[in-house]
Amino acid sequence: MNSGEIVSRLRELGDAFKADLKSRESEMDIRALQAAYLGGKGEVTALRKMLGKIPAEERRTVGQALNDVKDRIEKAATSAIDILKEGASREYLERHVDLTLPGRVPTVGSLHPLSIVMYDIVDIFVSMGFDVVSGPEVETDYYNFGALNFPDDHPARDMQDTFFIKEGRTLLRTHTSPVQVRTMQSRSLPIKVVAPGVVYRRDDDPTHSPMFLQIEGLLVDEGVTFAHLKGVLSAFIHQIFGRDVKLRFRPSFFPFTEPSAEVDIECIACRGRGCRLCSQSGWIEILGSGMIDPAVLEESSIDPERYTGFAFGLGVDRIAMLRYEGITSIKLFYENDPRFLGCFRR
Ligand code: FA5
Repeated sequence: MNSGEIVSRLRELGDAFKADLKSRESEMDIRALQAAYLGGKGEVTALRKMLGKIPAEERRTVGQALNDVKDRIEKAATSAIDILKEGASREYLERHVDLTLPGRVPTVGSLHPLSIVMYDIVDIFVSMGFDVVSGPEVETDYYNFGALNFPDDHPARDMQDTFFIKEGRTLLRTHTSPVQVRTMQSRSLPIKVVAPGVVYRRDDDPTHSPMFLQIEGLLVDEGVTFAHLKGVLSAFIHQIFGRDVKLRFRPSFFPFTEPSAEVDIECIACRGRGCRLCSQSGWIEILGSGMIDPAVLEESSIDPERYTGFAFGLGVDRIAMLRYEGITSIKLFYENDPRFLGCFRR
């Protein structure tokens, strides 16, 4: 064969491959056909072997024709395989997927309502210059009771009220107040902190849970008075419940504060008229507070003649129940029913 005949045979082979492709229905068939044309025993290879026998000046043209036919065959094979695959997946989708069905909306997570309220409360105190600290949930009797001036026979130390881990020594903290002592013993003065966290008590009814959240506040400096305590807590309550809410400081008792006061707000549900939520009193208690007892300051090596301070502890669950009116049981916060939790997405 001369070079002209080889070039025209190569063109014919390119056309023949395209024609043969039409009858191939699988990727394997197409690859086999490609091998029959381009493989070691294929005609294109046989023609390539003749390259050495033709005059040197004609080799370039024949070489070009060989490359062209190889290129054409490979491209045609690849595109035929792509078309087959696309058809297969479309056929699969048509057979197995109903494209007219509405799409599935992915479930979007959200913060737990108690976390939302806790972060909001902490943010208010941070904006007043308080730092955020934390302490352990498994506490010693010393930090939970002893250093806070609880007498040995205080009812809170009883098995009926507290979850003990090792009798009389290690326990699940019953309030966040131990963080007061830990902070006073580890930080230098002045101190201005809030300590959010989980606490545990042997309580169980619609407004009391065995596990709940508290936020402790502590401010110690020279010249701190009850007026500062009133100012900070009033500002906080007005920010969280609105400017119009009425509040009152009611004398109370805690072993670690003197004087002590509980803070009530006018019942959000009945606006002070009296209802089941406020036990007909028109008021709801939301926190305990007071001026730090000098004995507690001394226990942390702080001179009570020079320094004074105030502390408060508020129940996050109670505030959340008031804020989201209509929550009649504290248990709803801990059952984690997605239908309930989904109501607080924002
Ligand atoms: C205390 O726990 C004191 N440590 C607060 C304190 C801190 C006083 C600093 C003075 C200085 P009390 O036991 O009253 O106080 O609890 C505080 C708040 O926790 C209550 O007002 C209430 O909102 C909430 N609380 C108490 N028990 C439960 C419970 N079982 N479930 C949900 N919330 C509760």
